[in-house]
Amino acid sequence: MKNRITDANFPRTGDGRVYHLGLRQGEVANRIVTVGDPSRARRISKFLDASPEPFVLQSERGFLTITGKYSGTPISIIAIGMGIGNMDFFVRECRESLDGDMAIIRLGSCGSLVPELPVGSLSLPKACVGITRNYDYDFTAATTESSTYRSSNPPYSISRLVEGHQPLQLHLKEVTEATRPEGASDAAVRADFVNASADSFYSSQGRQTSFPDHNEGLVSELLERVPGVATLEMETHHLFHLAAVYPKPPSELPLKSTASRPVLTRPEGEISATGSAPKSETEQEHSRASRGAIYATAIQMIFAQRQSQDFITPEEVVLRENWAGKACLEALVKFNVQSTQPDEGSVWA
Ligand code: R1P
Ligand code: URA
Repeated sequence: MKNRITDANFPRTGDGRVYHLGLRQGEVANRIVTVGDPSRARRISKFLDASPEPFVLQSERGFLTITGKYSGTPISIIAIGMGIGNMDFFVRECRESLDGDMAIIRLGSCGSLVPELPVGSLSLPKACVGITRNYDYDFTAATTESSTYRSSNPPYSISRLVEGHQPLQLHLKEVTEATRPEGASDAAVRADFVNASADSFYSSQGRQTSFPDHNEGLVSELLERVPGVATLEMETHHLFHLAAVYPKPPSELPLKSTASRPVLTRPEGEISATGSAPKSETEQEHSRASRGAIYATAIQMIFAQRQSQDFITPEEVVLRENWAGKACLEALVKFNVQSTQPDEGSVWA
């Protein structure tokens, strides 16, 4: 950390950069494709317009932001690494770095639990559950009875469902189908399954290692308890959850409407997001108010088939990342997002 931080509640540098992503207002667009792997972000960024030259920022904490234009519309591609914690940093710090609506598509890899999704297929989950390890369970116990999963103190907890934004999901599916490349003519593209996001690649995804994880029956328990569950990965549930609980602006716009609606702006004289003065009561009120809606969906590439034990080849990865990456960009720029961000002073101006 090189720059002085001025606010312990929501830390920013004096010049308005958020603490972990390193961004400030005007460096992140309202439309965002988020991925785990930085090389996936760089690959997709090749589809951005050549002019203006995309802005690239690798934060000290490893988040990579690439912001440019796609077909003339500002868009950001952000690689966040892995896990719920990183998804949390990404959503909150981007939300506080821009005004207006946010449309976020997560393009990630996942494991498949069902034969309908072989390696190389794409799944756009309609909803997610979260699977978390219960630290109050005695993991040193000798055995796991199958009934333990339903006891009052199970080793893993499976959350209730949270839905993604269906209009954005269906729109993305349409664009994905329409941009299918040669070489993927038989790849399944499904939008009817549920995803489970786990807090580990291993234990809470039911993988067996030398740790006493008491997870032998976890996958069958998941399949039994969550109708339609088909994929396992690590971040999408938290994205859907944060988008679903985020307060909606007074009159939220539906997809592709051209009607205008009031967007919350900063009260006259209030310090900007990049300022560093202590917060007034009005400002605290404002920071709790909605800055716009958050629309979130996901597209997942099946890398691992947990029944057949197949794993995707590097060549298949490149083809899917290019295909799904371009579809995400196309879908986002055609999606109606209310941006209140001025072009002036932004990296896409
Ligand atoms: C695990 O290998 C990682 O792959 C999946 C999981 O969610 C986890 O982050 O997503 P990404 O390919 O986007 O990283
Ligand atoms: N990512 C995951 O989290 N799980 C898998 O099985 C594959 C990719």
